[in-house]
Amino acid sequence: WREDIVPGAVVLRAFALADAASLLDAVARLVVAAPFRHLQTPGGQTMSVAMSNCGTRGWVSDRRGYRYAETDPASGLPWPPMPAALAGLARRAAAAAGFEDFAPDACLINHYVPGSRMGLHQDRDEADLTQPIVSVSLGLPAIFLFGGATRSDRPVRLPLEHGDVVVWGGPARLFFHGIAPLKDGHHAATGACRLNLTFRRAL
Ligand code: MD5
Ligand code: FE
Repeated sequence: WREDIVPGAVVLRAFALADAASLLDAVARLVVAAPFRHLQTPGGQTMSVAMSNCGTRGWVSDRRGYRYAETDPASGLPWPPMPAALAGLARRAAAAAGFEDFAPDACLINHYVPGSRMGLHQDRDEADLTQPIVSVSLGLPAIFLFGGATRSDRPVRLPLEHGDVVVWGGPARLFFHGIAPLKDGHHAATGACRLNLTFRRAL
């Protein structure tokens, strides 16, 4: 079933549940080639979320800023290609939310352990902001903090669970958002972690 949180933001509950095992299997193989790492923010802080990417581009952050890069800065090699199972799920979810021709070129893979959090931010490093972002939650549940168009808008708390997919488009595309510190727990599919796949059209 689907809920519209605000115009442009569509939650597809359990949309990825049937694919979860194959998605997790694909991620396990991807992170052999491009291991999770804790990036530095431009301000010099180390992020509590560990990240990797697949696709022709990957999102990176360092002292120089945020950007999409064609190669993994840790290895100097291109990011692993986006597996067809991941791209297909993202495309189907986008279509279910009304975005018919979503063709992601980047998938950022976020790894959260208990205590990991993501502060309020906007995703605005993509060239075409009319393209949505598709987010797939796997493993431990999280509280998604959904703000508004300005940083001072008080965030709404939205629980996201294993298999939930959110499509962020339209007016919601540039809203401030974050993830509250992950609570301790155990999930049968992932153990003590949450994985989030965010599919983007970077270029
Ligand atoms: C997460 N990741 O659960 C989230 C899911 C990130 C990030 O925020 O940048 O890696 S993506 C949520 C998202 C994307 C684009 C727009 C909006 C939310 N939004 O307008 O709220 O790890
Ligand atoms: Fe984000």
